[in-house]
Amino acid sequence: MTHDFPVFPPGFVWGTATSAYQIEGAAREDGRGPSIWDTFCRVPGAVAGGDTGDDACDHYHRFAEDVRLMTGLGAGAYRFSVAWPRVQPEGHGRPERRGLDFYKRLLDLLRDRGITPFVTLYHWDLPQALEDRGGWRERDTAERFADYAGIVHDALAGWEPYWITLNEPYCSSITGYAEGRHAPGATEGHGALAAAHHLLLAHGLAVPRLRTQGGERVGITLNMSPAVPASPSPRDAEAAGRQDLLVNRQFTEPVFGGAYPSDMEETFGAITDFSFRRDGDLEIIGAPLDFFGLNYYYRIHVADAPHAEPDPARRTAFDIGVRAVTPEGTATSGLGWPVEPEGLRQTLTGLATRHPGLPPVYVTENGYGEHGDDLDDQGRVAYLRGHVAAVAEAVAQGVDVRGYFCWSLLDNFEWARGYAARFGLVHVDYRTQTRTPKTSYHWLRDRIAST
Ligand code: GBH
Repeated sequence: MTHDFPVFPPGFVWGTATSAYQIEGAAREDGRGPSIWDTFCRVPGAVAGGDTGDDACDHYHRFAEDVRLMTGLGAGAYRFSVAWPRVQPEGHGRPERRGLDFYKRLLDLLRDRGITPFVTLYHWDLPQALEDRGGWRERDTAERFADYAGIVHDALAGWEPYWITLNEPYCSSITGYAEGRHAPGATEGHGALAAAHHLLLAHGLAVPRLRTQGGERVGITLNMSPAVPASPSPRDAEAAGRQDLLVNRQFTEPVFGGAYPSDMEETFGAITDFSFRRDGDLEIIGAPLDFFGLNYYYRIHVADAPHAEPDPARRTAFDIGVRAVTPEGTATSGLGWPVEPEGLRQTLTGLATRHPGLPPVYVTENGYGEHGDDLDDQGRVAYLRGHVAAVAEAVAQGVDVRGYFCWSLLDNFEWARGYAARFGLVHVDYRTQTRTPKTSYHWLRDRIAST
């Protein structure tokens, strides 16, 4: 084994990841309804540059070229998401055949190329019609999601994809309903925690709908960021505990531990009575899974800090009295995110230790963002090299990691940062839609070829 190319178990899967709203474009084609992101992009100041996903990478029309890029990479798998508003423009009722047909064409091509599909059912694009009825604050949205999952399963199961119910319910609930930085742009306490619960419930209700034939492989993708106390002081340790609860444990414990963490009451008791929880919900949420999808970008160093809102009863669920304090000298990405591959190893081994029944893990996202059009993206190469090595270490330490997906195949619509922030292995010129592989693409191709 060389330092550059650590050894992975036989069958280890390499791939790239994308999501529907970030790459597809064709926002008004083939009966697609509006999603909360179509709406949010039109709120002045919500998205950098006033960008929208209307055209994005035009993947809806250029998917064949994009699959060729995957083939050139030697990737064995591809993770993409299905846009709920393409399948059910109003979030309920009879499916829109043309929307499903697009994914069938894509899946056909992937099958021809021997690329295993990992299909995410929800990557943040809630049909606006459901948000108009309360969105994820409402329990009914979880039921609607389960119906949608059943429709997609019945239409696409023949291609035998791996199913990922949700991408990062943390972002859908806390970033969307508490921090207000993502659609629908709300800044709430109780509503955001209700959203988190209903997302988890949606996941749990969808699992049996995705398992009607017995051979299906079903999982969930969570984003995790280890919280490191900024100092040895007990106050910072407690702050790190709250951060860990908010981002990580609120989601991992009910899914893999069958219960909500006991410090939920202490941290959030002033803003909610948890009345959205019902008897039996935890059994649904804790449905056994075939794999776990981990999205890892960075770990966060936190210190205790004053709350933004002094009145505890009026706080948002994001206002937990912490502040990020990255230690001086820590390497950072082009977006200022700490680059610490050790955090990925730590996340993987920590999870496996806390949850001995943890199913096999796939790193379903990991990647490096920066501004500008540099094709010789050495920062991304260094990031990927370090993180791939961290996965190898976790494997050597006994964690059952089965695959690694780089975020992302292409530069794309980076949510509130618009098109200015780029995560692609392949550069996209948005005026011409020209795709140009970057140095990192060639690096990963060689990495994959050597396994
Ligand atoms: C993923 O989320 C998403 O699944 C994917 O769609 C996205 O394109 C990719 O990351 C890259 O961002 O703005 O500095 O305050 C990753 C989880 C959690 C990472 C929130 C960014 C905010 C950092 N994200 N976090 S900052």
